[in-house]
Order: sequence, then C-alpha cells, then structure tokens
Amino acid sequence: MKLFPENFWWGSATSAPQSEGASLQDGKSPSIWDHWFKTEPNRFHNNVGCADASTFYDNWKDDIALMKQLGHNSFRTSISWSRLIPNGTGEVNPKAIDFYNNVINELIAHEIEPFINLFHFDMPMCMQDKGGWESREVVEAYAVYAKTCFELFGDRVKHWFTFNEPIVPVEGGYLYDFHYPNIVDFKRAATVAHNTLIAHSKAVIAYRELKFDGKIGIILNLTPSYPRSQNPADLKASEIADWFFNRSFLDPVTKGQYPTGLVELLTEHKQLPETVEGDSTILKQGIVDLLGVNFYAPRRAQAPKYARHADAIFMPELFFDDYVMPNRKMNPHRGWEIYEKGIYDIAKIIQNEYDNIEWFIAENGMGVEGEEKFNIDGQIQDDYRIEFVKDHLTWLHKAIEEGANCRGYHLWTFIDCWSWANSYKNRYGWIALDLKTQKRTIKKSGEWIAQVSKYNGFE
Ligand code: BGP
Repeated sequence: MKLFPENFWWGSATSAPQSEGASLQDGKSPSIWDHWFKTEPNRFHNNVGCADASTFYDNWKDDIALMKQLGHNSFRTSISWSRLIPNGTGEVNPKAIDFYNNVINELIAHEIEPFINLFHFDMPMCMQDKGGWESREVVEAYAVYAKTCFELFGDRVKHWFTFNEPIVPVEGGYLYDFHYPNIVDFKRAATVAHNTLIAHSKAVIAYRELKFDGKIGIILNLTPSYPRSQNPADLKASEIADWFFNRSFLDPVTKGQYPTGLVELLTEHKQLPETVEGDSTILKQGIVDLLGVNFYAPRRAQAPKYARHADAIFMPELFFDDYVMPNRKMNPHRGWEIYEKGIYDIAKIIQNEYDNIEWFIAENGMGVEGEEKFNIDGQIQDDYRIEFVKDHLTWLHKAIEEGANCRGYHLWTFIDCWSWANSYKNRYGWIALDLKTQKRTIKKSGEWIAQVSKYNGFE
C-alpha cells in the first residue's frame, strides 16, 4: 500500500469562468472571454463560448454533494472579479457575495476545505479597456479587489491564491495569440508579466496586513525543462527555456527576485519590462506561504537548428527549439507527452533549490477528446485516467518519502468543463458532463479516487 501523509489534500480544481456559467447574469460584467467570443466566435472550438460553462452557478449545492461522494477534502475554484466587482473598481455586487458565501459555506459544511484563487485568466473587459496588466491603474484595482475578497471571505477561507498560471495570459495574450488581446510583442509581454507579479505582491501584502490565520500562495504551471543531450548548446537552450517559462515567476514568488541569467539576457536584447521605482521592494514582499504546482507535460529543448535572421522578432524561441523525443509516451487524445517522472523532478527542484517550501499538486490530469467513445452502459470507463493518475502519484509518493514537502493532489478537474479556446474539446473530469442535458455522471476514475481518498493511498 502506498500511503500518503496524514491530512493529505485529495480534491480537484476548477475556475469561475470555466465552471460557473451565468456569464452575464445577476450583475456580472463581461470578462475578456465574453468579449472575445462575442467578437470572434470562430476562434473557439466548435464556436462554443463560456456563457453556460458547466452551470455551477445554478448547481453548486448538488455539485458539492458530488464532491463529497468523490472523497474530496479540499477543492479549488476561483472568484470572478467581473462578477464580484462588475466595474472592476467600486461597488461590490451583493448577488456575487451571496453566491460565493453559499459555495464556501456549503463546502465547509461538507468538510471540504475551500481553496480560493483570485484570478484565472479572466480579466474584466472594463479593466482590459484600461490596458489590462499593462496598466498600473489595473494593478491597483486588482489589489483592492483582492483585499475585498479577503475581508468578505477570509474568516472562513484559509487557503488563498493570487493567480493561476500567471504566465499563460502573458503567453496567450502577448506572445502566441491564443488569448485576447492577441498582441505579439515581447517587451509588452514582459511588462504584463512584471505587473502581474506586482499585483501578486500587493495582494500578499494586503492579506498579511489583515492578519488572518490562513495561508496565501500562487499557482504556477511548472514544466521541467529537459535538454536533448548533454551537449553544452543543448544544455544552454534548456536552461534559457527554464528561465523564461518556470523561473521567471517561480523565483520572484519564492526568492523575491528574478533569475539573474534572465535579467542579463533581456538587458542585452533591450527587452526589459517597464518598471516603477520601488518595484523591487514590492517584489520582495510577495514571497508566498504555499505554492500550487500545475503539471501536465514536460518541456524538451534543443539548441536552435538554424541561426535566426538579424531582424527576427524577439521571442523566447530565439534561444531554443522544441525537441520531440523519439518514442516519447503520448496522450494521443490531447497531443501532450506523458512523463510521470516530471512530477518527481519538480519535487526535487523545490526541495533542493527552493528551500523545500510547502506545495501541492494544484492541477494534473488527462484531457481526452471524444471521450464519449469510452462510455459503456452509461459510464465513462476511463482506465487510462486511473493509470495516468496512479503513475503520477507513484512518483509523487517516492518524492514525499524522500522528504518533499508536498501536501496534496488536486486533479484538473472536478466535472468536465469549458476550456478557453479549446471549449469542450478535451474532457478532464472525475465526472462526465452531458452538454445537452447538463447531467453529471461519475466516471470510473471518480469511483477509484473516492477509494484512494478514503484509504489515503492505493495498492
Ligand atoms: C491549464 C489551465 C486550466 C485548464 C487546463 C486544460 O493550463 O489552468 O484552466 O484549461 O490547462 O487545458 P486544455 O483544455 O487546453 O487541455
């Protein structure tokens, strides 16, 4: 039997925009997702937006009862800024307060610890109109929004997160064109990243000033960077990819400063973000109590095959090429490599290079396109997901035995949910969602995890 530490967090994660629905109801204003879908629906898989998502706004009570059936002792979702404060600043929406109070209280009544995240890719459109994360006015508005959340719910919520995967809106919105506002400009991307970190720090400062007895953290998508070979050029390529995609956020939130190598590289290429005097002091105050780690797939890098043209647009890929390792293990339904040991490698990096800070797996999971084909007699027989989770937990268990300070495992996600431009393409849930009827049915993996949670481990 592989047993996990006492009080290990078993649960799952979702976000407000991906689960709530009611996206323009009861006073909620549009987020960038509502706006982008309205203006360019063709950018979304099968032209489906998040207006209904998985109807958690209406079904929260029954859904929380289902969580209990899955053996959850913890659950992460986010608060929608555009629901709570529809104008971005100023008046707070009483219907939103009621909704989040109901959710939090119901979770606690079921002995499910609420883990609450403040921002999951969902900038209110009125704040994007002011410049989004490029604007310091928006950073200040976010800090007030964060403080409002702590004051409203901090008496009961003991685990807070300022952001989920803050690098993704940088990549999607300002580098690779898969999120609104579809800008491709590294320097602006760097400013967005920097301002996000300032916003994070300001929220941490506000939380500490209020002196609640909870913890505050951030959730980062960490993808260990593996070089193709030990050739120095491959090692360098992999190290640079690691600076850009992992340490750019990990170092500031754990050490209060950016990695020196990254700063030197951006200085050399004149790509440093815009900053304001005093920023480095603010960054130092954003060191977290708790780190959430999302892990799906590794990143493999090799030295660039071809020299870049002198006028090439500045991108992280100037310094490395992605490496497709022959015979890698794939999730053919999603197109991502499966590398279970990655979870162990992350644990080792945190243990050895980041002071063994308290952390947990905040997302891990297996997306499957066309999962309906595995439906037998009304239930999704997702043995592949059971195997995927078991293999990752096996490596996590080994890391914990070797001293990793990992406190829990949350699957992405609870019920199949809407996923940005991929819409409902990839299904991830412990519970299947029938899009036509909104009926929820526990998958085979959901029954399995209930047992794992009950025995705090597996054979
Ligand atoms: C993570 C996000 C989640 C979710 C998940 C699955 O990066 O935090 O919000 O979207 O990825 O993504 P996809 O549907 O693209 O496979």
